[in-house]
Amino acid sequence: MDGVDYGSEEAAMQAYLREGEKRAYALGNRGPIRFTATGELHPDIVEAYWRCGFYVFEGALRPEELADIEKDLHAILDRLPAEKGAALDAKGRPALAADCQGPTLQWARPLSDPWGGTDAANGRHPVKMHEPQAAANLPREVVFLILGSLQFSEASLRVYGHPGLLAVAAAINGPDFTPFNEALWIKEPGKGASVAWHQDGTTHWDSPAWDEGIHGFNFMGQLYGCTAANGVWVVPGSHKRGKIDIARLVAQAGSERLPDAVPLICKPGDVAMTNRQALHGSFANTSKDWRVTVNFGFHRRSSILGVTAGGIHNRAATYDAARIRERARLIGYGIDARRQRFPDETPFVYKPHADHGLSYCWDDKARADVKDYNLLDLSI
Ligand SMILES: O=C(O)CCC(=O)C(=O)O
Repeated sequence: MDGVDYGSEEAAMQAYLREGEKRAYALGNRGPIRFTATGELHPDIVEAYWRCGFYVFEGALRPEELADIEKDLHAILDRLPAEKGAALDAKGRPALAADCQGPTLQWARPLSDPWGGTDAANGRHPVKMHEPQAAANLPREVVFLILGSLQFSEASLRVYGHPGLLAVAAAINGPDFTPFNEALWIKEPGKGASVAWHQDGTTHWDSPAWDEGIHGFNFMGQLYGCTAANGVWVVPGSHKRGKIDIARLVAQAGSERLPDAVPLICKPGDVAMTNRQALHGSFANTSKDWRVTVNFGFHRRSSILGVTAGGIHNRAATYDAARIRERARLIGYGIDARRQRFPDETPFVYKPHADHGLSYCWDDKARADVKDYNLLDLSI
């Protein structure tokens, strides 16, 4: 991608990336998943996550599963519609997701910011990011985000059933934690769109029960790793501050280079856990490196049960116990799919399934069952 950079912002941007990386390493919020002798998530991890609003679990994914994810990624890229709205892929076959009812492929012009300064997602991205000039001769729009991704990638489904990560979810959100949604972020070098600064939650900001964890968190598993140039940036501690006036912060900073933000720096196989209330975003990928994130979020059950929400990832609805149970079957499928692929691991026991005698088998019936599963995402 020679010649693609931030244009007039390039020098300032490169200095910002370097400084941000230094700040990121100084936070003390990274390392392998660790538990105490009695099986609790290690208190140092819990402390660092709640202090910073994110944690990087180093080496969480196995080399074999990275190879599996890459294989799925190539199959997905091969089956994308020839262009936005096309029913066929470039080879004339039915395109990926062309027959889905739920939201799936999200397109953007290369290096653009599709959401900043728009009403998208309830207007939660108030400020547009700088849009670098993309190379000539690129497609008009490229896919940068795939929702409902577990139906397109069994390797991602197996990450979803990861025993260590699910144990972390239980420690942070309680053993009756619920799903949120899942996605594949694809930030191609020289093309990947930016995601303007935002906080994710929409439902509980004014709740009397509001606290730093009420909108849950996302796991962000890295296939190729991520750098200051292509990764997500987070303002440490911002998950504790309630709803932030983002436009004011950017105006004070004089650019979208927020001075306190730090990048998620990951090697292949690292998985970041990011509080959804943390102020975060990512820049257009002018770097030479791909960034592919296997994204999946979890909530506290108390944040979901009886709550009326939605409207961003699917239709608004009131989330009752039946809906949560139906959506959480993906956890059961993920655990079983992983057990089949990695029989040497001890599978995670998801308490709501164990308590109700529910068991799930990943087989052809289940493969058909997960079509459009994300119509039931629990999106608060
Ligand atoms: O991966 C990215 O660039 C953005 C991720 C994000 O904003 C999110 O998952 O909420």
